[in-house]
Amino acid sequence: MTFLNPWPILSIIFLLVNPIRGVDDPKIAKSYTTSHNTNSLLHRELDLENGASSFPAMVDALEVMQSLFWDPSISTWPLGIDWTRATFNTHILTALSVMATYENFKYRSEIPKYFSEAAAFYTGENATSLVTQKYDDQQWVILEWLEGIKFINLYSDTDASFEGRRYRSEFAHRARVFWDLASQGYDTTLCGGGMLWTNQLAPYKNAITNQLFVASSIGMHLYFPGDSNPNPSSVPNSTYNSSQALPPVNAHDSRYLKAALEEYHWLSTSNMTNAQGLYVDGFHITNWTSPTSIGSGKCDARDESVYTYNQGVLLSGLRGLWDATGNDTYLADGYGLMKSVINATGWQSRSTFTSHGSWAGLGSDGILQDLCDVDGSCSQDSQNFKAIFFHHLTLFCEPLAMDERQLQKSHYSNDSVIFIASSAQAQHHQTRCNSYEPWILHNARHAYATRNATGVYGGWWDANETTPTGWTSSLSGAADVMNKGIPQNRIWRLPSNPPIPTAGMTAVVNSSAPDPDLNDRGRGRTVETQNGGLALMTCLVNAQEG
Ligand SMILES: *[C@@H]1O[C@H](CO)[C@@H](O)[C@H](O)[C@H]1NC(C)=O
Ligand SMILES: *[C@@H]1O[C@H](CO)[C@@H](O)[C@H](O)[C@H]1NC(C)=O
Ligand SMILES: *[C@@H]1O[C@H](CO)[C@@H](O)[C@H](O)[C@H]1NC(C)=O
Ligand SMILES: *[C@@H]1O[C@H](CO)[C@@H](O)[C@H](O)[C@H]1NC(C)=O
Ligand SMILES: *[C@@H]1O[C@H](CO)[C@@H](O)[C@H](O)[C@H]1NC(C)=O
Ligand SMILES: *[C@@H]1O[C@H](CO)[C@@H](O)[C@H](O)[C@H]1NC(C)=O
Ligand SMILES: *[C@@H]1O[C@H](CO)[C@@H](O)[C@H](O)[C@H]1NC(C)=O
Ligand SMILES: *[C@@H]1O[C@H](CO)[C@@H](O)[C@H](O)[C@H]1NC(C)=O
Ligand SMILES: *[C@@H]1O[C@H](CO)[C@@H](O)[C@H](O)[C@H]1NC(C)=O
Ligand SMILES: *[C@@H]1O[C@H](CO)[C@@H](O)[C@H](O)[C@H]1NC(C)=O
Ligand SMILES: CC(=O)N[C@H]1CO[C@H](CO)[C@@H](O)[C@@H]1O
Repeated sequence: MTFLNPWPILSIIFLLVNPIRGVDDPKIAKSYTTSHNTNSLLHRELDLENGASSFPAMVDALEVMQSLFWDPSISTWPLGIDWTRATFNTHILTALSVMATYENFKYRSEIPKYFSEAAAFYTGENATSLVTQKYDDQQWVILEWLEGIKFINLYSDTDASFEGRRYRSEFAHRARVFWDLASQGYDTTLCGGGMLWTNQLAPYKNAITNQLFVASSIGMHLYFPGDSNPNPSSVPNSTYNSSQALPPVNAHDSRYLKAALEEYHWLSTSNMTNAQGLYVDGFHITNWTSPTSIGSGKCDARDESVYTYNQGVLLSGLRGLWDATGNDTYLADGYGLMKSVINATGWQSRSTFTSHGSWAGLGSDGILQDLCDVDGSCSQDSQNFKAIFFHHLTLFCEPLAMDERQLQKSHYSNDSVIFIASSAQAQHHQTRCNSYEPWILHNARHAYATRNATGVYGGWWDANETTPTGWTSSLSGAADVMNKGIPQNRIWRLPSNPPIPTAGMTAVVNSSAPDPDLNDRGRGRTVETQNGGLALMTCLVNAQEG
């Protein structure tokens, strides 16, 4: 088996105990299209032991995602929200790259159909809304369209008549516009550097926004093909210098590499990891009250909340830093983070859990989980977190490029600037990544078992177990923006007290009627939990193939 290619305590809790069921009910998915094959795996038991069974499971997850949640008439997933939709498209494009890499005639014909949906989302994406959102939201858009470009580079090589090539410049333009917007969040007046989460709230320098800035900046350096489209209005009605023609930017512009290196230097020295080696959520600034009264000016008030996605995005960023520099420190940092993550699920080996049935920091029984998975209290945001973790692990563990020929048959464009690995370096990376495979398989088996009779994945992959000992509800204790909504207290608010958007932030707890299917609690199975299944199966296939 090889990897080839591969806060302070809150006083106010915004908890909707009795959500109004209606059009926004995440459980009311409807089947929009019959253009997809009927799901052939529903009643098949797969042990996912090797590519012959995990490959169909990945394609099935994709098919359920698109047949149940994608609406071709408006080219979007109506039940998603802007940032989760950007990740759905990203993960679909990665799955398509995996399908294109591992020739499998049974599925090859499906690739153009799914790609046309991914490309249609260029129009379906609400860019007008995203340009006004937080610096993390904007960066998922960058990763999304870079993933589109990577797919096009790869697939063009195998299919000379591929029409998708013509989208490259549009994808590039949007990635460029969103990088320009997001990079305005980099701030050196507080904490000596790092990205702000948003300029709409009191300063918060958090893991996700900063990890995304490593990943999106290095991604721009490696994959962005340049952009000479001067038109800012291709982001509809944006405030992006809408009166000015945009200057052209070349591929591999030095600003991107510089930003990625500077960001990672800041992040890795910011003291953002806890005793278990996991990234916590981020930093407030003690006594900050306004832009002219910045208190300590330091990242000294740490939010200890731990989430799965905060351990994931950095992995692809580190991989990109290696590709750009050949500096082994970056990969070593990634292996270190993976070691911490796997340990924090309670996993030691296939058959030995350090502590069966007990919470280990980021899961139990060797299964990756967010706290909210356990009691079904996840918000729409946090239902999407594990998908992100596994997606970025997939990218981290793609094999290092060893020669020019391999480069040409890859995601890279033919003027690529990537570092060529020695065979010892490539082997070392492969060995490390191979060691994750049993853990990925273990997670995949449990996740696969959570599918309902329509093939939709649940969000709590350890749902067969009772509540792990030592687990504490995310609904009590530490501040948890994602799960409880942004607190309306001083630490978050600017003096101007702008309205605080809440999309995706409302946890839903249905305390009535115990349901025998624990994955139907709360928001239940959704397009986000399906995205988790897709990203995990893609990670497994990539780990097993080759
Ligand atoms: C499976 O979950 C999806 C999404 O919640 C739902 O639409 C579908 O009806 C469920 N299927 C069954 C058989 O309950
Ligand atoms: C895009 O987002 C804006 C702002 O949130 C919203 O008013 C508009 O209806 C959205 N457009 C579509 C097509 O959903
Ligand atoms: C927008 O225009 C202003 C004024 O010319 C300029 O200072 C700024 O850098 C531009 N912003 C971007 C993102 O290009
Ligand atoms: C890092 O953060 C922890 C938790 O806030 C704190 O206890 C520790 O003193 C910090 N270390 C440094 C070097 O600032
Ligand atoms: C590994 O996880 C356990 C919890 O299962 C924790 O107590 C321990 O500190 C972790 N080890 C390391 C090296 O982080
Ligand atoms: C915050 O303000 C309080 C009250 O003025 C002061 O006692 C404390 O030292 C300040 N803390 C920091 C870290 O600046
Ligand atoms: C490799 O990267 C690390 C971390 O950024 C840095 O400390 C080190 O100096 C770099 N090594 C080389 C040879 O550039
Ligand atoms: C590769 O290079 C050739 C010649 O420079 C160019 O025409 C072609 O578009 C390039 N292909 C890609 C995928 O960048
Ligand atoms: C869940 O429990 C049932 C009954 O004990 C067992 O048959 C099944 O294999 C378990 N599923 C998983 C995914 O552990
Ligand atoms: C709570 O869950 C039960 C059983 O799944 C369901 O019948 C009921 O409609 C749910 N109530 C709300 C308010 O969601
Ligand atoms: C920046 C910009 O072009 N904003 C426009 C967005 O659309 C509204 C309504 O059409 C206009 O009023 C804004 O001027």
